[in-house]
Amino acid sequence: MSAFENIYTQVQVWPEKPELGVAGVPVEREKGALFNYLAGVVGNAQIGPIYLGTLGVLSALCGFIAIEIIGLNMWASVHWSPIEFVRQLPWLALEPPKPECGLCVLAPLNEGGWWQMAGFFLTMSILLWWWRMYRRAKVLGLGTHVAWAFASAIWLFLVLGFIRPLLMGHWSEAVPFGIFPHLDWTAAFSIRYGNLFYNPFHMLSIAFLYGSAVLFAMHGATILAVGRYGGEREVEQMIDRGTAAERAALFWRWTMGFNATMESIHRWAWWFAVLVPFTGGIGILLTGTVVDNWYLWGIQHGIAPAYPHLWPPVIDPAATGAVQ
Ligand code: 07D
Ligand code: 07D
Repeated sequence: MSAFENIYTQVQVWPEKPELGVAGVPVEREKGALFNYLAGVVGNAQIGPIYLGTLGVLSALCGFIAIEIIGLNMWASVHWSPIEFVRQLPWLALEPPKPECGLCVLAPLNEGGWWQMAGFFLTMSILLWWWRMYRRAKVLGLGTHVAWAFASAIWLFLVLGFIRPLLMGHWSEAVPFGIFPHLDWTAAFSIRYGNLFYNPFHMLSIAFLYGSAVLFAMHGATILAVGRYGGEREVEQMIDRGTAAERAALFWRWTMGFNATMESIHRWAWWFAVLVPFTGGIGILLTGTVVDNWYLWGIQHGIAPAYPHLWPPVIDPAATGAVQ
């Protein structure tokens, strides 16, 4: 059996001295690296050195404040009982302001004000972390692909918690903090707007999500499979095609009819992953602003049946004034 025929990482890169960086990069690191066997089983055995810098420290601080506000509010909601806090944690919530507040600057603390503050600090933390990723990439002379992929996730996050509530005129439209409460929000959102399955951007987002999983699995499996021919040195094989690249390509031509290149597979992966939250964000932004009921929209556009023989014509609940 080859060393590569293992689900977990069989080969541990464990040099005498830790890798501390590359020549010409102005960050000189001497200390702060260690090796760990278990880390090597799932990833690289070397842990650290980590560089936080100004942006990293600010981001961590904002993240800490956000989690502190969320956690203490949840704890207060079980009357400061440590046992109940742990027991009920998945169900505890910090909810956004009520609809009456509209887009108020700061709601009373216990009626959404804490949510607003936590949201502010979480958003700052995420944006600062984005900036840090961008700057670290630049300092290392890399492309900024990771930062732009992260930006796509941040787009969906901002649509869900900031941009769409702004357009709707209510912070109450935003997502609550909490493990199950945010799932309840997701389910309620779908029901309120007539079933998100009929939202074509939700469809696209799902297709890219599933596609990402399939591509990732196919790529990971292919590279492991040709590891015995040096296939894990993907980038070298990109410009100096070796037997690993040729065998991998032939395998996919045989089994699928066409193949990616060592370079293009990574572009496929980047695009598929980036398009999941990108298209998703568009779908959420359209919901309640442009389209009020995706099922009725689906009937109008011939993708959903109206069930005329079973039910009377569907009336948009929002049109009856019965729901907000
Ligand atoms: C594996 C990378 C590591 C990330 C991890 C998540 C936190 C939350 C809780 C402070 C793949 C860290 C978790 C920091 C701490 C508190 C109270 C990424 C990996 C391990 N969700 N969601 C989860 C978030 C939304 C939905 C899990 C965040 C939308 C459904 C986790 C956001 C909608 C399901 C989580 C966010 C939605 C989940 C696992 C932000 C529509 C699940 C996530 C910032 C998109 C699953 C109990 C994971 C679950 C789940 C976090 C937004 C739907 C708690 C941070 C509003 C249907 N979500 N989510 O592994 O088990 O991601 O829920 O927007 O079934 Mg969610
Ligand atoms: C949440 C981007 C923000 C995250 C950031 C990360 C931290 C943590 C942690 C250091 C995930 C910040 C990180 C703070 C730091 C550590 C440890 C990305 C996020 C910035 N749906 N649905 C999607 C499916 C249904 C609904 C997308 C499937 C029902 C709503 C995805 C099904 C109803 C929303 C998807 C299904 C419903 C979505 C999310 C099946 C519920 C969204 C993509 C098979 C009853 C979101 C357009 C993503 C969206 C979304 C999949 C069903 C509701 C493709 C497979 C019909 C309200 N759904 N869904 O990347 O974009 O999320 O919709 O049934 O808002 Mg859905």
